[in-house]
Amino acid sequence: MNNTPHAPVTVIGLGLMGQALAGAFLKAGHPTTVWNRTPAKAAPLVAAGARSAPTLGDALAASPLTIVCLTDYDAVYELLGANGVEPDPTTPIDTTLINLTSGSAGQAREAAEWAERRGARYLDGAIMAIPSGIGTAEAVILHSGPEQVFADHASTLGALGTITHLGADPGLASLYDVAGLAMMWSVLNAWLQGTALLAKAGVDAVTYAPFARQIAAGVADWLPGYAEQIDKGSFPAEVAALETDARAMEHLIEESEAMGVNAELPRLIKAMADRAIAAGHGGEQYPVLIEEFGKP
Ligand code: FVH
Repeated sequence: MNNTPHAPVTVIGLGLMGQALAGAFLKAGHPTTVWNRTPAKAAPLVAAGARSAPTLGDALAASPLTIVCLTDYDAVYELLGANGVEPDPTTPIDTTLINLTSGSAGQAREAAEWAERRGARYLDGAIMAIPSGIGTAEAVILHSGPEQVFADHASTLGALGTITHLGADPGLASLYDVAGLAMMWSVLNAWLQGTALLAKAGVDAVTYAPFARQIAAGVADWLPGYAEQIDKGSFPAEVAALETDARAMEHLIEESEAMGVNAELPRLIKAMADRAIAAGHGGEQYPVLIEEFGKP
């Protein structure tokens, strides 16, 4: 019954994201059972053809595949009775739990061990999309845990968006999630730094945005080559030496200070470069800074 176009699925948690997940399964033709702590949130999904489970146990028993999407892992444990107290082993959870709740890699690994104790198959996941994107190819959903569990339900999970299995370590999806957030916030902060600088010279954000977008896209194109340098541990300066970058970083600090713009971020950028230069890497290319981030 798994992996068929009409494999039944249960969704536990009908918040903004859970509603979108259940809606996408319904739209794809999967018999969908839903459960939420606040039952009223099931109403629009029932109107769209979902079945509202009267109890959590009924929801878990309704489908071979159960998607859990709650606020955090504490909520998952509070709800599914795994709050550190060994649950009654005679009541196995006979379903595949796919946890799309945000959390840390440690929480994901702990949840995988807990699920095994409860007799459930487990896959962790991270949603790199907003609710309105669910059900489209733009919704990237990352999974980690046993590859067979992913394979057994890939067709059904595909109703949510573009799915990827990262590896057997249940913590991988969460790590990719936070790594992606680091990228997102860093790019946004860099854009805000430039926007603030140019605003002081009367250039509005809308005027600067296309230029910023072009710069971001250009830097993104460097990543595959820089990644090879990191994996090889060799950073020949084919584009520019770190010392050259550091001089331009000083210009950014001076301009920010002169224009009355916050220079904390530029100072942090230069401080990391200065440490790498002091360690003898001034003649190497920018990705040599990976050592400042902790990679040996
Ligand atoms: N919304 C988004 O764009 C982001 C995109 C990336 C991934 N996140 C993560 O998805 C999880 C759920 O997020 P959400 O936006 O759906 O959150 P809420 O709308 O606040 O819904 C929370 C649901 O969790 C239920 N809940 C909370 N605590 C408990 C509990 N102790 N026991 C049972 N259920 C609980 C809550 O129930 P209720 O308040 O409706 O009764 C909602 O169903 C989250 O990890 C995001 O980081 C979304």
